[in-house]
Amino acid sequence: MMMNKIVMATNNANKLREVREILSPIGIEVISLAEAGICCDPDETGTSFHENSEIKADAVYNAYALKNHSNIEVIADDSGLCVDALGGRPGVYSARYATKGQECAKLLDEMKDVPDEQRTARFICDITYINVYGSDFHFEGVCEGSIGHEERGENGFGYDPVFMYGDRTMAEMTSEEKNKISHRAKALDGLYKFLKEG
Ligand code: ITT
Repeated sequence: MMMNKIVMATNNANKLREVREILSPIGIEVISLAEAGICCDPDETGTSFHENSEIKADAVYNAYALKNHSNIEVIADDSGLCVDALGGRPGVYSARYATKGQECAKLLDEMKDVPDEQRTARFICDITYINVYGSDFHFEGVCEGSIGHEERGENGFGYDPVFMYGDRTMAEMTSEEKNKISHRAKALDGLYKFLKEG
């Protein structure tokens, strides 16, 4: 069993929950920013998931070192929804697309005239992992699906109620089901294999 202890550079409680659900059973302890005693919310000025996740991970790695005069492993998750009919939007701007809680309604409205066969979309997640020596490594995960016509389901967060995976939305899945197929789970699988190789 691995015994890594990693700080997660996120202010999104749902991401933290999902990452913990996936990593704690395989022996990786994930610490929140609050538990690490750090406040950190850097501007996400990048134009890709890769750049933005690295910005967040670097900021936390540096903040921790400054405060504690020691280093710790860090992960960050930058993710979003890319809709083909919208030229890949909202993409890296998924968190800023609409007021929190209104993102699904806005997306459904923007896509009301788009026919079924053109409603394909994917969730993308880039995880940056920084080891104790400060080296960055990236792991990407993609989950293919489509945008439904109405909000369905109570689980998950963000765009889950409109993201169709097969004949259900991600919000209709249990977290165990989502954590087997999600973009986040796939990216974390890459991280796990990397850490296991040592
Ligand atoms: P941090 O930067 O603090 O981690 P954030 O929510 O701002 O939190 P992002 O900038 O990566 O994170 O934006 C990701 C957005 O994409 C998120 O707010 C959701 O709207 C959406 N998203 C990402 N993963 C999702 C998932 O699994 N289910 C539904 N929506 C998701």
